[in-house]
Amino acid sequence: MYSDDTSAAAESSASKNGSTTPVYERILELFEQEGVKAIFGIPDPNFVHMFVAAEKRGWKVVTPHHELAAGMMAEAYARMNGTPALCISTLGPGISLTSGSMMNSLVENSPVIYLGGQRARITERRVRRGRIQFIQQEDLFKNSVKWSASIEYADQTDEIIRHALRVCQSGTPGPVYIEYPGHVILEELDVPPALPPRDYRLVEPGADADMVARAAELIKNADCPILLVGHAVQCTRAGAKVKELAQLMGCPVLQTSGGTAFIEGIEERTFPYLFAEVADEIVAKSDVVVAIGTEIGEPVHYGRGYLWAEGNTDRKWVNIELDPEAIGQNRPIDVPLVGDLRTVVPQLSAALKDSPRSEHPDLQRWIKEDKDRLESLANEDFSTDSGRVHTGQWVIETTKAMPENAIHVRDGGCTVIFTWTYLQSKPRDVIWNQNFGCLGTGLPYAVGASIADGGQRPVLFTTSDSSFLYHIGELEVVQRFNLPMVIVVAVDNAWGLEVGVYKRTFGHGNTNEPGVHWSKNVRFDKMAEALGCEGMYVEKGEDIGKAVSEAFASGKPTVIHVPIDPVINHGGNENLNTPNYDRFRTWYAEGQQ
Ligand SMILES: Cc1ncc(C[n+]2csc(CCOP(=O)(O)OP(=O)(O)O)c2C)c(N)n1
Ligand SMILES: [Mg+2]
Repeated sequence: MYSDDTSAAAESSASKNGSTTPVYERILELFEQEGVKAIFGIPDPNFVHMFVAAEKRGWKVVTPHHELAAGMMAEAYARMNGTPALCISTLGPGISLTSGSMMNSLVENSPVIYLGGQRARITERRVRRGRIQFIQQEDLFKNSVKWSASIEYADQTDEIIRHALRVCQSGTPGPVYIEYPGHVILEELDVPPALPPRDYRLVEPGADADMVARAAELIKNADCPILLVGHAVQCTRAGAKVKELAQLMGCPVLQTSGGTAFIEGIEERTFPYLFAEVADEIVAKSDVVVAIGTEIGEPVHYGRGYLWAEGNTDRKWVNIELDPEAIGQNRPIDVPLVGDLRTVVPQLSAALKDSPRSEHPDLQRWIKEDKDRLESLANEDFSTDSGRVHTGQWVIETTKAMPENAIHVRDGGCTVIFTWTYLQSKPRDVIWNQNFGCLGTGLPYAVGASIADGGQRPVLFTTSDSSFLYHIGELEVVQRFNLPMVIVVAVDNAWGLEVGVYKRTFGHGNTNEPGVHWSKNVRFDKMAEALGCEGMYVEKGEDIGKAVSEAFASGKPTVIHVPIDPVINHGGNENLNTPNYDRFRTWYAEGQQ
């Protein structure tokens, strides 16, 4: 059955044992059908009823200290839960602060539904000046979301929430804005039990069978087929399915920089595009690429520039993609497999099952070479003129101590660039903000991810200092929920990446780099203590690993302050460079691709 019938007459005939449901509770019922059981935001009169109901229904009710953080938390919840997420905001100032996160969700393809409180419509329609906490919201936000609507009449609740759930998960996933004006929230509805998703939207559609057969033929006849795996594989929690396909293809797996989570069981054969030398060779050798859950965007040079240029005309591409409009936008596609990767990947595996490929003859060598690369990095000389910690060593020591099942959250400028090269662990969940490149997401992401996980797995959050300061108040939330989180802060007392930009633009020593250096007196360990967490101060690189392990063992949310060498970190002096910085800059090949 496919139905969006919300007419009062149709639904009242099937109402739940004669009792009615208030609008705020109905919204929760509709979300529960999609597996959502958390709400993020700061309540006000528009939302207190909803919060009470959510708590009674066993939801996680998460109130941060900034509405922007609420949206980011919801985004990470969506990624870790493999579902949409719900973020609410109070009318006027609240929703206006949240709006940055709408844009974030749009660029990061995250299915977050933003519910914005609003004054009763009578207030809006009057001819008045000086109204309190009031702006015309929907018009402001509609360009930042896939769809916007307003629950003007209470009996629209089902149709609007269901359409929001439909739109945010269809094609390229993304945010929806729904206005929730004061005059509807307490209205009572006479409605039947909420429909399951299959009754109101297309759930995990499969690809055309002929196309699947064509893709399987291409793979069978290839010399070196590879998988290019993006962020959507993690967000749909489809790792096990992709693992099966990789094994049937006997192939290496390349990660996009947005999809740096490792799939359990195939970690060794997985290499980051651009940041491991073996990945260069794999790209050059590949003759069939199966792209899964990736936009094939600028950071992978649209699958045709830079590393791909060699052999580009002969290389064949299979693209598993939910959004038909995405096919062929960034490069020609030989076999489009339009459908949900959760269904299409098993379809392709089924087509290959009877004739699995043997392992590529170079696979073990690639695995060994990458292992050797990581080991030799760990043995580099990390001494610095200042005696402060080298950023490379900060990454190595921290990620070596990461528990195997940890969720890894990243934020920062230079330290993230160092992480691409020096990472020593194979985390199965990585949450960071790739395409929007938005600093400050890290701590809210870490909270949202840990909430989705039920606080079970350890969370390692590695961050640069300026990025951490954006939402440092959210440490109180970490403490409130007692999340098993260890935060390792690389402190150069600067917006280091921009220090490097000054130096590369004007030459080392030719400017004061105005605006990008800040106080040397900031102590993150003490701030953590003041916000109810544990704090540690670690000055020596070789002590970081022990501190991280101890912090995880303590089970207490802990912030570790590590002073790092600012010159190494920004890498902009003439005799230096941040590792693979030139490769990172190839992403911004304006007009060239
Ligand atoms: C919200 C936002 N503001 C500004 C930028 C531009 N930007 C990128 S990196 C960077 C400096 C980051 O400083 P910090 O977090 O301390 O990292 P570091 O480079 O020092 O390791 C800035 C300002 C951005 N990407 N996002
Ligand atoms: Mg910094």
